[in-house]
Amino acid sequence: MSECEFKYTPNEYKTDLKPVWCPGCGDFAVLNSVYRALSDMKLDPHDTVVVSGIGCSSRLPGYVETYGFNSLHGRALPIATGVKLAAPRLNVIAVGGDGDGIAIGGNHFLHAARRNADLTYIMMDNEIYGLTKGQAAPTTPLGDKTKSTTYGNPEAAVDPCALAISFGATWVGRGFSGDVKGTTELIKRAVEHRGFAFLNIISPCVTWRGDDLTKVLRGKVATLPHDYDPSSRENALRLTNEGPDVITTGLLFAIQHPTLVDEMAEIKTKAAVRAKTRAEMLAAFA
Ligand SMILES: Cc1ncc(C[n+]2csc(CCOP(=O)(O)OP(=O)(O)O)c2C)c(N)n1
Ligand code: SF4
Repeated sequence: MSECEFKYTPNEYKTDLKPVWCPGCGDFAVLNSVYRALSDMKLDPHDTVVVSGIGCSSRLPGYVETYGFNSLHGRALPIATGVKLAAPRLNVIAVGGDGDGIAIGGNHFLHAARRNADLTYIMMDNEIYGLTKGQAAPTTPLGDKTKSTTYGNPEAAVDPCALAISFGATWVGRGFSGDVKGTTELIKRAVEHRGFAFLNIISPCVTWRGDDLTKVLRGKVATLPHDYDPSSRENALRLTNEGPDVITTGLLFAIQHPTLVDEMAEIKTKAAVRAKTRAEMLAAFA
């Protein structure tokens, strides 16, 4: 489709690939939210890049009619950071699973957040390794039986939003795949944010976590009070690790802080003023 024919409808952001997720997987709803958010914001496909790692959820870039990269397990964030630094005008959205982002990719999560890299990072959190058939992830609740924890998970789960806030993310939200309208709004706000925006979307794996999970989770979803102040780190942290019976959704935390692109631009300006010729640089080692 030529650029002038593009009408920015959600359908136009669909590729010819049909998602191969299991029927009932929460990732379908997350994908729908992505289509709607891109459409509402009228983001040009040629100005937008969706980058993922490996996992069921990491298939998402293949279904979105923008630039995309289904990369290596756990490596969505360094690649997305590189894309943003090389071409700051692009809207860069990293996506993937909780295993991808917190297990193998945990180190990148820490550094992308503390650098305030100008990215949107959507984690589709199903509390399990879906693609590799149901092993426990860092988000699997303590005591849960999985393919790799036959006698119950001996490790306490981590809360991705608590991690993101502690790492230095400047925007942190939580959504539920069963609420497409709510997650669409959160994706839009995350993309609008200047800096590292982390959105954890609870997205049930019906195959390895039970097919009644979506219903159970829906009963736990709570929304933020109307007078909630997201500029307070303490407020936000209070809403993490809430226990097994409540999942508070919405924008938990948002502050403004210079971004990685801002910092690099400043460094480039300073370096240009004091730029030395190649001969001068080589002379320093003579
Ligand atoms: C370096 C490397 N280690 C391990 C794997 C195997 N592997 C592929 S996906 C995955 C975990 C998937 O879980 P998650 O990231 O939570 O995504 P989901 O499938 O649940 O959406 C693992 C361990 C791999 N592909 N590459
Ligand atoms: S295995 Fe789980 S996460 Fe993967 S597609 Fe199926 S339901 Fe979704």
